[in-house]
Amino acid sequence: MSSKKINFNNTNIKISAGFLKQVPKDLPHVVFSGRSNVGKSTLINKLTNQNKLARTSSSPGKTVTLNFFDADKTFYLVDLPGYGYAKRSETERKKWSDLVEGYFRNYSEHIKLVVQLVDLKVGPTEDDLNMLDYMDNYGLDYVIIATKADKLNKTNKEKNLSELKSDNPDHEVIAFSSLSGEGVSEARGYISGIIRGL
Ligand SMILES: Nc1nc2c(ncn2[C@@H]2O[C@H](COP(=O)(O)OP(=O)(O)O)[C@@H](O)[C@H]2O)c(=O)[nH]1
Ligand SMILES: [Mg+2]
Repeated sequence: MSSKKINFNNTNIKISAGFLKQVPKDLPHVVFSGRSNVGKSTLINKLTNQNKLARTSSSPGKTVTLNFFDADKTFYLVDLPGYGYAKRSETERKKWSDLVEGYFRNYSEHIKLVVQLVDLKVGPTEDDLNMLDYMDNYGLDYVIIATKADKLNKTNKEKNLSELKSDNPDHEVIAFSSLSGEGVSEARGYISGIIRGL
Protein backbone atom coordinates (compact mmCIF):
# COMPACT_ATOMS: atom_id res chain seq x y z
CA MET A 1 0.00 0.00 0.00
CA SER A 2 1.12 3.54 -0.68
CA SER A 3 1.65 6.10 2.05
CA LYS A 4 -0.99 8.38 0.50
CA LYS A 5 -3.26 9.83 3.18
CA ILE A 6 -6.70 8.21 3.16
CA ASN A 7 -9.44 10.74 2.55
CA PHE A 8 -12.27 9.43 4.74
CA ASN A 9 -14.61 12.13 3.40
CA ASN A 10 -14.50 10.41 0.01
CA THR A 11 -16.78 7.58 1.09
CA ASN A 12 -19.77 6.25 -0.80
CA ILE A 13 -22.28 3.46 -0.39
CA LYS A 14 -21.26 0.45 -2.47
CA ILE A 15 -23.94 -2.10 -1.63
CA SER A 16 -26.38 -3.19 1.06
CA ALA A 17 -25.82 -6.92 0.91
CA GLY A 18 -28.65 -9.16 2.04
CA PHE A 19 -26.89 -12.21 0.64
CA LEU A 20 -23.33 -13.41 1.09
CA LYS A 21 -22.68 -13.67 -2.62
CA GLN A 22 -23.13 -9.89 -2.92
CA VAL A 23 -20.15 -9.18 -0.64
CA PRO A 24 -17.51 -7.22 -2.60
CA LYS A 25 -14.04 -8.76 -2.71
CA ASP A 26 -11.99 -6.12 -4.55
CA LEU A 27 -10.81 -4.16 -1.47
CA PRO A 28 -9.96 -5.02 2.15
CA HIS A 29 -12.72 -4.78 4.76
CA VAL A 30 -12.84 -2.84 8.06
CA VAL A 31 -15.87 -4.16 9.93
CA PHE A 32 -17.93 -2.22 12.50
CA SER A 33 -19.43 -4.59 15.05
CA GLY A 34 -21.52 -4.08 18.15
CA ARG A 35 -24.97 -4.38 19.62
CA SER A 36 -27.90 -2.47 18.18
CA ASN A 37 -27.92 1.14 19.28
CA VAL A 38 -24.28 1.19 20.45
CA GLY A 39 -23.48 3.88 17.85
CA LYS A 40 -22.07 2.08 14.80
CA SER A 41 -23.82 4.19 12.20
CA THR A 42 -23.06 7.38 14.10
CA LEU A 43 -19.35 6.50 14.25
CA ILE A 44 -19.22 5.72 10.52
CA ASN A 45 -20.90 9.04 9.78
CA LYS A 46 -18.43 10.92 12.00
CA LEU A 47 -15.39 9.17 10.53
CA THR A 48 -16.52 10.08 7.03
CA ASN A 49 -17.89 13.54 7.84
CA GLN A 50 -21.27 12.63 6.40
CA ASN A 51 -24.55 12.99 8.20
CA LYS A 52 -26.64 10.42 6.42
CA LEU A 53 -24.24 7.90 4.94
CA ALA A 54 -24.94 5.13 7.41
CA ARG A 55 -28.44 5.72 8.65
CA THR A 56 -28.77 6.34 12.36
CA SER A 57 -32.12 5.07 13.32
CA SER A 58 -34.49 5.22 16.25
CA SER A 59 -35.70 1.71 15.43
CA PRO A 60 -32.44 -0.20 15.68
CA GLY A 61 -31.97 -3.66 14.29
CA LYS A 62 -34.62 -3.35 11.62
CA THR A 63 -32.45 -4.11 8.65
CA VAL A 64 -30.51 -7.31 8.33
CA THR A 65 -27.99 -6.35 5.67
CA LEU A 66 -24.24 -5.91 5.54
CA ASN A 67 -23.67 -2.34 4.36
CA PHE A 68 -20.46 -1.70 2.41
CA PHE A 69 -19.08 1.82 1.98
CA ASP A 70 -16.00 2.31 -0.14
CA ALA A 71 -13.57 4.67 1.56
CA ASP A 72 -11.37 6.57 -0.86
CA LYS A 73 -11.35 3.54 -3.20
CA THR A 74 -8.94 2.02 -0.68
CA PHE A 75 -11.00 -0.17 1.64
CA TYR A 76 -14.56 -0.94 2.65
CA LEU A 77 -16.19 0.23 5.86
CA VAL A 78 -18.66 -2.52 6.69
CA ASP A 79 -21.68 -1.65 8.86
CA LEU A 80 -22.88 -4.92 10.37
CA PRO A 81 -26.45 -5.32 11.59
CA GLY A 82 -26.30 -5.06 15.39
CA TYR A 83 -26.76 -7.97 17.73
CA GLY A 84 -28.81 -8.12 20.91
CA TYR A 85 -31.90 -6.49 19.48
CA ALA A 86 -34.66 -7.89 21.68
CA LYS A 87 -37.56 -7.14 19.38
CA ARG A 88 -36.17 -9.09 16.46
CA SER A 89 -38.37 -11.96 15.36
CA GLU A 90 -37.14 -15.56 15.24
CA THR A 91 -36.95 -15.35 11.43
CA GLU A 92 -34.91 -12.12 11.57
CA ARG A 93 -32.63 -13.61 14.23
CA LYS A 94 -31.94 -16.59 11.99
CA LYS A 95 -31.29 -14.28 9.05
CA TRP A 96 -28.89 -12.26 11.24
CA SER A 97 -26.84 -15.27 12.32
CA ASP A 98 -26.78 -16.86 8.85
CA LEU A 99 -25.58 -13.61 7.30
CA VAL A 100 -23.12 -12.40 9.95
CA GLU A 101 -21.64 -15.79 10.87
CA GLY A 102 -21.49 -16.73 7.18
CA TYR A 103 -19.71 -13.45 6.47
CA PHE A 104 -17.05 -14.00 9.18
CA ARG A 105 -16.59 -17.64 8.10
CA ASN A 106 -16.35 -17.04 4.38
CA TYR A 107 -14.65 -13.65 4.11
CA SER A 108 -12.13 -13.70 6.96
CA GLU A 109 -9.23 -13.21 4.57
CA HIS A 110 -10.77 -9.91 3.44
CA ILE A 111 -11.35 -8.68 6.98
CA LYS A 112 -8.28 -6.67 7.99
CA LEU A 113 -9.72 -5.12 11.13
CA VAL A 114 -12.83 -5.29 13.28
CA VAL A 115 -13.82 -2.07 15.01
CA GLN A 116 -15.65 -3.42 18.04
CA LEU A 117 -17.96 -0.89 19.69
CA VAL A 118 -18.76 -1.08 23.39
CA ASP A 119 -20.99 1.42 25.18
CA LEU A 120 -18.69 3.05 27.73
CA LYS A 121 -21.50 3.69 30.19
CA VAL A 122 -23.16 0.26 29.89
CA GLY A 123 -19.86 -1.60 29.72
CA PRO A 124 -19.35 -4.85 27.78
CA THR A 125 -22.56 -6.92 27.56
CA GLU A 126 -22.54 -10.70 27.44
CA ASP A 127 -22.93 -10.51 23.65
CA ASP A 128 -19.95 -8.10 23.49
CA LEU A 129 -17.82 -10.52 25.52
CA ASN A 130 -18.84 -13.39 23.23
CA MET A 131 -17.83 -11.31 20.23
CA LEU A 132 -14.42 -10.50 21.77
CA ASP A 133 -13.92 -14.23 22.49
CA TYR A 134 -14.93 -15.12 18.97
CA MET A 135 -12.38 -12.68 17.50
CA ASP A 136 -9.65 -13.93 19.84
CA ASN A 137 -10.39 -17.52 18.85
CA TYR A 138 -10.42 -16.81 15.12
CA GLY A 139 -7.40 -14.53 15.16
CA LEU A 140 -9.29 -11.47 13.92
CA ASP A 141 -7.48 -8.19 14.56
CA TYR A 142 -9.63 -5.68 16.44
CA VAL A 143 -9.69 -2.28 18.08
CA ILE A 144 -12.24 -1.37 20.77
CA ILE A 145 -14.14 1.89 20.51
CA ALA A 146 -15.88 2.94 23.71
CA THR A 147 -18.92 4.93 22.58
CA LYS A 148 -21.04 7.67 24.13
CA ALA A 149 -18.16 8.85 26.31
CA ASP A 150 -20.02 12.15 26.81
CA LYS A 151 -22.65 10.36 28.91
CA LEU A 152 -20.29 9.83 31.86
CA ASN A 153 -18.73 12.24 34.29
CA LYS A 154 -14.96 12.44 34.34
CA THR A 155 -14.49 10.01 37.24
CA ASN A 156 -16.72 7.27 35.82
CA LYS A 157 -15.33 7.76 32.36
CA GLU A 158 -11.76 7.23 33.56
CA LYS A 159 -12.84 4.27 35.69
CA ASN A 160 -14.71 2.47 32.89
CA LEU A 161 -11.99 3.24 30.37
CA SER A 162 -9.21 1.87 32.55
CA GLU A 163 -11.29 -1.27 33.21
CA LEU A 164 -11.78 -1.82 29.48
CA LYS A 165 -8.07 -1.29 28.91
CA SER A 166 -6.91 -3.62 31.63
CA ASP A 167 -9.38 -6.31 30.47
CA ASN A 168 -8.05 -5.98 26.90
CA PRO A 169 -4.32 -5.38 27.31
CA ASP A 170 -3.46 -6.52 23.77
CA HIS A 171 -5.86 -4.15 22.05
CA GLU A 172 -6.16 -0.44 21.53
CA VAL A 173 -9.16 1.13 23.33
CA ILE A 174 -10.37 4.49 22.03
CA ALA A 175 -13.01 6.61 23.76
CA PHE A 176 -15.50 8.15 21.35
CA SER A 177 -18.17 10.83 21.57
CA SER A 178 -20.28 11.96 18.65
CA LEU A 179 -21.12 15.14 20.57
CA SER A 180 -17.58 16.35 21.28
CA GLY A 181 -15.81 14.59 18.40
CA GLU A 182 -13.46 12.91 20.87
CA GLY A 183 -11.75 9.88 19.38
CA VAL A 184 -12.61 10.59 15.75
CA SER A 185 -9.13 11.46 14.53
CA GLU A 186 -7.58 8.74 16.68
CA ALA A 187 -9.92 6.15 15.15
CA ARG A 188 -9.15 7.41 11.63
CA GLY A 189 -5.45 7.20 12.42
CA TYR A 190 -5.71 3.66 13.74
CA ILE A 191 -7.68 2.43 10.72
CA SER A 192 -5.32 4.21 8.31
CA GLY A 193 -2.34 2.60 10.00
CA ILE A 194 -3.80 -0.87 9.52
CA ILE A 195 -4.78 -0.27 5.90
CA ARG A 196 -1.50 1.40 4.97
CA GLY A 197 0.46 -1.32 6.71
CA LEU A 198 -1.01 -4.02 4.44
N1 LIG B 1 -24.72 11.00 23.56
C1 LIG B 1 -24.31 10.23 22.54
N2 LIG B 1 -25.20 9.57 21.77
C2 LIG B 1 -24.74 8.80 20.76
C3 LIG B 1 -23.36 8.66 20.48
N3 LIG B 1 -23.21 7.82 19.43
C4 LIG B 1 -24.46 7.46 19.07
N4 LIG B 1 -25.40 8.04 19.85
C5 LIG B 1 -26.87 7.89 19.77
O1 LIG B 1 -27.21 6.52 20.00
C6 LIG B 1 -28.32 6.15 19.17
C7 LIG B 1 -27.95 4.91 18.35
O2 LIG B 1 -26.94 5.25 17.43
P1 LIG B 1 -26.74 4.45 16.05
O3 LIG B 1 -25.53 5.03 15.40
O4 LIG B 1 -28.01 4.43 15.25
O5 LIG B 1 -26.44 2.97 16.60
P2 LIG B 1 -26.28 1.62 15.78
O6 LIG B 1 -27.58 0.87 15.95
O7 LIG B 1 -25.15 0.90 16.44
O8 LIG B 1 -25.97 1.96 14.35
C8 LIG B 1 -28.67 7.34 18.33
O9 LIG B 1 -29.74 8.02 18.94
C9 LIG B 1 -27.39 8.19 18.38
O10 LIG B 1 -27.64 9.56 18.21
C10 LIG B 1 -22.42 9.39 21.32
O11 LIG B 1 -21.19 9.32 21.17
N5 LIG B 1 -22.96 10.15 22.32
MG1 LIG C 1 -26.91 1.38 12.58
